[in-house]
Amino acid sequence: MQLFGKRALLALSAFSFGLVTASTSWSADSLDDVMKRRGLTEKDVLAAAKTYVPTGKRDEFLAFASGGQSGQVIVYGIPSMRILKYIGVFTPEPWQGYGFDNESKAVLAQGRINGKDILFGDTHHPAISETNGDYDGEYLFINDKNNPRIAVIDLHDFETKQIVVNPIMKSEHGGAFVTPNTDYIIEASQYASPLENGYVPLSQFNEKYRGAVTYWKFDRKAGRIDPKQSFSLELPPYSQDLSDFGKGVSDGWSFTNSFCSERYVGGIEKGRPPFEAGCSQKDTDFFHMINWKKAAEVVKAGKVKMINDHPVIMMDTAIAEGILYLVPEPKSPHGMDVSPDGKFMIVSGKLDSHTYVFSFEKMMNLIKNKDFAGKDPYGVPILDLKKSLHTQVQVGLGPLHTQYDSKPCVVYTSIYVDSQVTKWDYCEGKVLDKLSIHYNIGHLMTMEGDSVNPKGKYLVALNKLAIDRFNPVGPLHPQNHQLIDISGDKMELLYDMPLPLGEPHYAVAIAADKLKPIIRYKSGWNTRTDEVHEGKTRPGKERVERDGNKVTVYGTTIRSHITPEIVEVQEGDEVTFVMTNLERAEDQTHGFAINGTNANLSLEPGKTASVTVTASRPGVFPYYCTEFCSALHLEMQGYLLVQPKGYKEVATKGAEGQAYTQADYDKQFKTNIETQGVIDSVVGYIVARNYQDFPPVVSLVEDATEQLGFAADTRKKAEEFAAKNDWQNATLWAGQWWQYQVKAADIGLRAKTYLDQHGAVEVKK
Ligand code: RUQ
Ligand code: CUA
Repeated sequence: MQLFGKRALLALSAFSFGLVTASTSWSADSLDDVMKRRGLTEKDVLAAAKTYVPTGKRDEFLAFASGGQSGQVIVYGIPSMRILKYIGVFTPEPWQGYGFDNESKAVLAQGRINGKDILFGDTHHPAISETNGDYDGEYLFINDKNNPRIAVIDLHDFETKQIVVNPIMKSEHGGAFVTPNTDYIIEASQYASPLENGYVPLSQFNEKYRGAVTYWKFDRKAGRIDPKQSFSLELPPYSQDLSDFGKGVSDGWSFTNSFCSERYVGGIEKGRPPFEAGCSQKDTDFFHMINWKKAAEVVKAGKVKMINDHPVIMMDTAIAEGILYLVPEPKSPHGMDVSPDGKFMIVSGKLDSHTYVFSFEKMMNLIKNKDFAGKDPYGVPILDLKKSLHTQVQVGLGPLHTQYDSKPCVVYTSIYVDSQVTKWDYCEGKVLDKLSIHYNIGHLMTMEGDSVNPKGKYLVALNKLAIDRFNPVGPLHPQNHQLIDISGDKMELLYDMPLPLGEPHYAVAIAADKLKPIIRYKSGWNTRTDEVHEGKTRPGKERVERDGNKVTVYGTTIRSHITPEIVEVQEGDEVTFVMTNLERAEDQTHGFAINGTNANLSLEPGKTASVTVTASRPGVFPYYCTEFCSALHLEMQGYLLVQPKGYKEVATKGAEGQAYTQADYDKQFKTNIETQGVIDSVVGYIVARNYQDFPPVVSLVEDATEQLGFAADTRKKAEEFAAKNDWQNATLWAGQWWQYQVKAADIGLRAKTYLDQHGAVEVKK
């Protein structure tokens, strides 16, 4: 503590005597030296220059990638590929206190299935909210394949706000995708199952097992899905797969493909051929074309069956109302990607080397003229494949997903088996370029590539296998996200990013300047409900309340103390800590953890979060701040004391701490006056410059001013005690006054450094 004090003062006085200069001596190496030493080619250096984001600079795009089995979302910058955040979604994430504080536990609890906590998710497809088909950067949605759920993440603070459980599906894959104005989020089932929850033998597969697609209504004003306004459509027991919404001319329709339209049920252990054989017999499967706008009207008219309390349009109704059609598509298809103008649907068959481009106009004409090729066993009209096709292109073995470029007609398709990306022209139907990736690519993603306005520039290949790309770390390898430059005629591989979290499926990337996240919450904010927290506590109003054996601690955190610092309870009490972070300053997060418990909070500026622990055994349980938030962070501590049942206080004396004299007080007082002189000179330096032109400095100055306000208050306290000759309290309060000064000085120096590095100029008075 003293050490820091001296160092800070040294730095401060060095500054005030003008000894600190902003000199930077750069390495004497030339670029050639470095290239030789590190064995880099000119191409390597060019790739590095294209991806390198210098210190202090930011990325042009932000990517949101599914975290696969981690149940999280990963946020990284493009082109630097620097990871910025993991967002806890279906899985507890301790850094954010997600799944540890009561508020986020309530979000995870929304994802319970039959009352059971499901603490993992298989996240696949993130979707950014859209306005008129353009990403608007407000919300992000993502699905869970294993336990059919959709989560809503608010991009104002990058926190998960809601999880909805699909009421009828037992697995899903075709979510999340949004309508051009985010009225609905689609979720399609994967493995056919009974829509009700009971047991049905596989021998009744054709009659009782079903697929489905759910349209979740998004209430933009509330920022939440409204399950009451949501509905589903019963589908045949084909394994529905990926989905996409129409846009432009095809707005009002959605498209969901399927595999295993053979309706094979496996049984390898009974000597039957396995699923993979039975599910790939036919040359084609079907995609479903659904008029969701009309479906919504049918729901309004009440032509639904309630299944598990949820309205479902049954197939017979859908057929009669002209809502549902089937279109043959190449065998075992995967991607379903609608073109930016909504005129074409691109589908690839994993077992076909072709990619098929379907024409919305042609298909609509067939529907209008009732020109059908037949009906499936459930009576759903089937369109003719050839008559629906715009073109078909040989792109490589195992094509999966397709993404759109900003250049008209140009698309990129991931080729799983060949480990390639194929660039091709879907208007002319010809291949333009191929690039090898490493290895076995699944999805791929261009900048805003599934919006009505793709931005081109970069493509990320989300690969299934990394094999030999990175330093070995045991049999479980990291995932490999590869950055590709698509600005020229030829694709160029720029960078391999290992991701040690979960298998990447889809990702979406948005221009960074469309995102406007906040840096602090309104004071006392429940960040999961987006309301003022009922336990919000103002400074000076910290307290402990008891109601029977329920104890509630209304506490606060601010550099560098937790209030209260001592909490005494009895064995058997249920203790809830409701903590409010009083900070306003950018990035001043405090943590809160209690020994012997799972209590673990992340308190960002303005946030209120709570945690409940049961004092099940007597003992001494230190609590502390888990973020190195200031020089006196380690002193940001307290004790939860749990007294045994029937405990009687016994008087002890002289057990704690040290006694101070007038000499101690005088010494501290002198230090503080000197420190104030230094602070004044820093302040003088800042205000002599055009600091108001620099918003980060303006908020630093606000923060420092606040700390100096606290310093003035504590100085008053110290002087009051000194006037009463209470040197113990006078000295300690003088010490606290100095703490606030050091914080103010620290912030002041940060502001000064910023001004120096950003070319602030002196202003004339
Ligand atoms: S999926 S590649 Cu959901 Cu294609 Cu994973
Ligand atoms: Cu607050 Cu460490």
